[in-house]
Amino acid sequence: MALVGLATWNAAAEPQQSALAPAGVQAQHIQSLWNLTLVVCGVVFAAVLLATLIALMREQRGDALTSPIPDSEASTSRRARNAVVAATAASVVLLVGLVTADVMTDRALSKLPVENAVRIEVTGQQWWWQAVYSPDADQRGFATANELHVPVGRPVIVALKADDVIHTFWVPSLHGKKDMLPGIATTIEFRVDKPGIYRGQCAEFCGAEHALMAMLVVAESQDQYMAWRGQQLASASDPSDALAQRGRQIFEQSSCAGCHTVRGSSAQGTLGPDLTHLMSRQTIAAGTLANTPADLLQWIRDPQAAKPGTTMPAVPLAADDLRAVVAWLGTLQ
Ligand code: HEC
Ligand SMILES: [Cu+2]
Repeated sequence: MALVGLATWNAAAEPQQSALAPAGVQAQHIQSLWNLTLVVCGVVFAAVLLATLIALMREQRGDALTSPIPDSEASTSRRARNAVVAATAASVVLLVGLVTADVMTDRALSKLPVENAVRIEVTGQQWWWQAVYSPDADQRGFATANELHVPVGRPVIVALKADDVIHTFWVPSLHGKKDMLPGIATTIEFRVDKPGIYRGQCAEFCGAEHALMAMLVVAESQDQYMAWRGQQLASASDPSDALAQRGRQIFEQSSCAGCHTVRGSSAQGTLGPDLTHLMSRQTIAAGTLANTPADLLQWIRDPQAAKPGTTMPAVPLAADDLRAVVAWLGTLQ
């Protein structure tokens, strides 16, 4: 039940990013707590305003010359005392109620059954997300970036890490926030119950381009997930056309290969995202640009323009070479 019901837009249309549009059991718990807190605080706020209003209207009895006729002093102080006692008791009861609801929500969140979970290790980097999928039934793992795929209805355990500074993993439609701390291992567990695409955003200021550190979580059927997984496990196939072949050569021989891995090529770098299946992702540079040939070209020509301060430098390439590299990247399905 969405009390604040802004939240029923079409999951297929665009990525959802709202704690008020829960797509999993845990986000649901959090939304219920939010609803309860909103109602309680709203009622208290209204009651306080009302009491203030009544007090103000009372003051206006009498005029400038005649003072208001006082009730007998004893009865006034008795009524005042009763009101204070009643208001204090109500505050205590409501606060204890909210604390109880809070603790119960926390316990419900930690009780997600995690048998047969998908395990992913996500590392926050300035300013992108590295993802390493652990071996599953297929006994193999693989690396990708900025876009997670998960099967609907199956629990997901994400091991959270950070290499540089503190980041925070937050996909509002799926769960609350969890910090990613350099040197400290933590996990977040969630389950997505509704197919769709959910947008996440780093929620801890992590440097100048913190706002350009987004990710997508694509929740799909187990079959679709396994198909995606199978595709990610494969190495890049050899390009068939001459331009793409030249692009691969340029990539392998320039500094690109020092920072990026493309399995199936000689590029083995680990400073930047794994590009083996770059074309399977909807965005590049952590949600900053669309994954189109034009945006790719623009990104590679001048990454600093799109994301000032990013670790990726503008690598000087002749216009022809740049086009060849983009052509090759376009084959990385
Ligand atoms: C010094 C390391 C470094 C070099 C050299 C480098 N990159 Fe990158 N690259 C990165 C980093 C780091 C990112 C992630 C930037 C971000 O999203 O904040 C990145 C992102 C990308 C992306 C977007 C990937 C995604 O999934 O979002 C592409 C495509 C890319 N680089 C291609 C290239 C090409 C082509 C070259 C060579 C011309 C190159 N890079 C050279 C470090 C490097
Ligand atoms: Cu961050």
